[in-house]
Amino acid sequence: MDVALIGLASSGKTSLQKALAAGHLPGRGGAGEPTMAVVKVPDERLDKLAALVSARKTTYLELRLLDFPAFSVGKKGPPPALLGALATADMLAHVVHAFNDPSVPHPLDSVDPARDVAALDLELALADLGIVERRIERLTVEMRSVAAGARGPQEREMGVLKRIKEALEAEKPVRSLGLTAEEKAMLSGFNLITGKPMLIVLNIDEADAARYEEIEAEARERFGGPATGIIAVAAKAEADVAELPEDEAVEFRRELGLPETPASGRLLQEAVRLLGLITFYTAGPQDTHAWSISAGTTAVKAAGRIHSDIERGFIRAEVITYDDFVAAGSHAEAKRRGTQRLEGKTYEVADGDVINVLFNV
Ligand SMILES: Nc1nc2c(ncn2[C@@H]2O[C@H](COP(=O)(O)OP(=O)(O)OP(=O)(O)O)[C@@H](O)[C@H]2O)c(=O)[nH]1
Ligand SMILES: [Mg+2]
Repeated sequence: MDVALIGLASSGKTSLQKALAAGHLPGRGGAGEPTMAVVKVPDERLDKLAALVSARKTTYLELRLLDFPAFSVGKKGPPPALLGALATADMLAHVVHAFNDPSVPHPLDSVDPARDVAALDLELALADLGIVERRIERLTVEMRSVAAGARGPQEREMGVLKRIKEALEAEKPVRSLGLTAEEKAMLSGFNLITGKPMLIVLNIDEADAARYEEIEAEARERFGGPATGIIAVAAKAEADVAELPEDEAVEFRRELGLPETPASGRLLQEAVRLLGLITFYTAGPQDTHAWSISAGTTAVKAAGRIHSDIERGFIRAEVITYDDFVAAGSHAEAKRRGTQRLEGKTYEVADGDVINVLFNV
């Protein structure tokens, strides 16, 4: 899953990427390409499972973070190539300059997070509006060559496109419209940017970092909405601390007044939630592994995440809830206690399920 870090010039995109990559150097993109970092999503449940089964290897969910060049807004607008590159991202994280540091001037001369959120949303909405208008034109022409009684599919698509056009003209992002799965499928080929989940990352002063919950709650009132998340983080300070060994980091966090736990975990878990993903686990001594699936995925499809052979040869899944596994301490003990269930192909995997697939190849 690809998360695009976007925002105005010097809002803290690169600092945030460093904070999240926790000292691991990101892979270099080509000239003009975003820099990419693969980051592991911290997961306490996975750590606990790995400890219980004495796993030699622990495999976390991973996200790819793409650090994009600065976004310009207003008269000139963002370059089309930048907007085009966003089409392939699975979600966006808008890094907003909310810190006060005279040595880092804001490109619009003042710190005003609400203005920046609105300005960037508007640029994205305009880009989508262009796509939707072109499609409406083409579809209108197409419909002329179809017999009046046979235009059902085109008329349905036109209905959705017109609704979206109206919303975008009113500066409402597509992600806020609550489209049905069928409508989303109809639009999937257009990769509308405002249809992707959006995480607004307020890059705040380290002096405010300890009261991030209050800042997030207030921002949620103003900018929150469907498929829109809010996180407040002091990106530069978090990036500085991320490079330190763990024992020094704890002390340094206290000195800087940062919250005890790094903001990266909260941010990445919120990204996973916004992406509509849930996590199931396989807990074995060789490798205890977190797997992401979309909510509603069946056991046989979930097995396919592990290996295509396991999907093909699927017989049954032994399923234990996370809490039951922790209470029992092992697969064998859960089975003895009767907290392990046997589920078939069509079982809908739940968040936190610990699964052992029985298969035959
Ligand atoms: N005081 C303070 N400075 C910050 C913070 N975040 C970033 N900076 C500084 O702001 C400058 C720009 O930060 P970057 O992380 O490079 O911002 P960017 O969004 O990647 O910038 P561009 O890629 O040039 O658009 C750097 O000098 C950072 O050290 C912050 O939270 N507080
Ligand atoms: Mg940068």
